[in-house]
Amino acid sequence: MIDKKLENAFNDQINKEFYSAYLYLAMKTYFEELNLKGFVNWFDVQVQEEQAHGMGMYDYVHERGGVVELGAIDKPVVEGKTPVEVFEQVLHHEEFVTSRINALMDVAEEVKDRAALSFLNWYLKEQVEEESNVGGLLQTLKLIGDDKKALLILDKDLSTRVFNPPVIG
Ligand code: OFO
Repeated sequence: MIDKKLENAFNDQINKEFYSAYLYLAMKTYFEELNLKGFVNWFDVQVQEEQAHGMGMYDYVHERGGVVELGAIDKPVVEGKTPVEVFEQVLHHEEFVTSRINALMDVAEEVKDRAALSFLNWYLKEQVEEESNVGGLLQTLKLIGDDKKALLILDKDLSTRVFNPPVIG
């Protein structure tokens, strides 16, 4: 049976994962308006990944005999006005999520739930990968600057990204 404090922390993170999906859906809209279909595809995959992360925790809380309580999802705000600025926001957001996963692991440690810690290791590794991928894309976008031709080449590249349902835990 999962500790109540840890159950609450998981429920909070489930909300953050679905907020992430919602935020990336809003960013997808931004690129739809620019007609950059490769970026649209990249965010589409991102949305599906975040939903899978949320569902991974949802299933885990149930598996551990806990209760999932879903909260309201905040309105997502795309702060960036350019692709570079949007990706800066993505990177900040992923860094924030990493800090929340660390905080969730702190609670698991506090209540000595080693099974939850082992489960959450997957999320920690995923965050390292996400920060690295997004950081790399941001660097490329900065390099591209105002070069529209290069931006279209990157857009074509991003159209090849596919969603592979993750095996979590
Ligand atoms: Fe859920 O992985 Fe990033 O945010």
